[in-house]
Amino acid sequence: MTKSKGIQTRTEILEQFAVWESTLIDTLKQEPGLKEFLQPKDLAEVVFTGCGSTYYLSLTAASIFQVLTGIRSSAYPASEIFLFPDSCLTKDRPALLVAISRSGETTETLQAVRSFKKDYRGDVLAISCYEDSSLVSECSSSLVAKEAKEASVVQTRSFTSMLLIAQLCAGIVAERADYCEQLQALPSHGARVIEAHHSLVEQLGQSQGIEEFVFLGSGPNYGLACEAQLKVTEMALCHAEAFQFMEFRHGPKSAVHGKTLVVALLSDSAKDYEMAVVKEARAIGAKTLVFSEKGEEQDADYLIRLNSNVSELCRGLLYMPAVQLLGYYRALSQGLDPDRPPHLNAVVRLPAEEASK
Ligand code: F1P
Repeated sequence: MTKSKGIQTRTEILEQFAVWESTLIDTLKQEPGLKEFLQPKDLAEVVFTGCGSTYYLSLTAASIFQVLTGIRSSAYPASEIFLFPDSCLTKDRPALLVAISRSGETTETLQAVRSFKKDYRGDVLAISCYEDSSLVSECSSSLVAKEAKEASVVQTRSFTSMLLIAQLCAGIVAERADYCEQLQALPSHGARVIEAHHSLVEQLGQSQGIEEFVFLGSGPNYGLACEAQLKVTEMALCHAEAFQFMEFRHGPKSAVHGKTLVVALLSDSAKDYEMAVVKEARAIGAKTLVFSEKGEEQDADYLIRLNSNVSELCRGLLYMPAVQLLGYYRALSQGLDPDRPPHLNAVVRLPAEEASK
C-alpha cells in the first residue's frame, strides 16, 4: 500500500504547538546555565548562522536579539563564514557565534563553527534538534529542541521550535521577563490561528488562479518571508520570492501579474508603509493575503487575523504554520509529495575533498 502523500509534513505542521510548549519548558529549565554562559561575556557582537531554513531563522533571530539586548547582531549563511570570514567577522571584539542546524550535521555549519573557534577564538552556542549531533558536541553550550525532530525533509516544526529557543535566549539575555512571558502564550495562539484559517490556506494553496508567490516581510519578519518562500519552493516546486516590503517597489513589482499571490507579513511599527505596498500590488493586479494583528486592513483580498496581544517582536512565529500549510497544499494540488521533494536531502553533507579545502 502506498502511503498518502505529505502525511508526515501535515502532522509535523499541525502538531507543532505541543512541541513549542515542551521546547519552552525544556529551555527555561536551562535558564540559569544559559545566563551564566551568556551574560558575563561583555559581548560586543553576536553572529547567527545556519544554512537554508536555519539561515533564514538566523536572520530573524539576529534582528530580535539586537532589538531586545542592544548587542550588535547579524546573520550569515554558514558557507560565507568559512569562505569569506573577514567579510562576516571582526577579530578584535568579543563575539559569540550562534550556530543553528536541525540535524547538527550540515557540513557548512560545522565548518563555520570550526573556523570561528580557530581564527576568532570565540564561544559557540549550538541550537539543534539532535542532542547527540556533531554540532552539539563541538560547541561550548547548546540548546536542543529534541521533540521537534522531523521525519520530513522539509523543516516546519523544527524551524519554529528552534526560533522559539532563539527568542527565549534573547529575552533571557535582555532580562525581559515580560517578553519571555509573552512567548509562553504562543502555543495556544498558534493552534487557534491555524484552526480559524486552515480552510482559507487550503483554498489558496490549491487555487489554480495562483501561479507564483511573493512573500513580503520587513525587520524581524524578513527572515520569515524568506522561509515562507523556501517552503513553497521546496514542497511545491513553485516560483516564489521574498523581499522586504519597500524593496518590492524597486523592480520586483514589475514581474507581478494576475496570478501572483502577494503574502504580506505585517509589522506594527511600519504597518502604514507596508500596507501602501500591498495596495500598490493589488492595484497592478496581484491577489493579496495579509497577516495582521488586528485584521482591520481594507486593502487585502484575504486576511489572517492573529489577535494575539503579544508584541510584534514575539508574534512572527504565528505566521509560520499558515505559510507552511500553503506550501503543503500547493504541493498536493500539483500531485507532489511534500514529504519528499525531488533532489533534496534532509542533510547537506559536502564530499570530503570539498569539506577539507
Ligand atoms: C539545513 C537545510 C534545510 C533544507 C534541507 C537541507 O539543514 O539546508 O534548510 O530544508 O532540508 O538542509 P540543517 O543544517 O538545519 O540540518
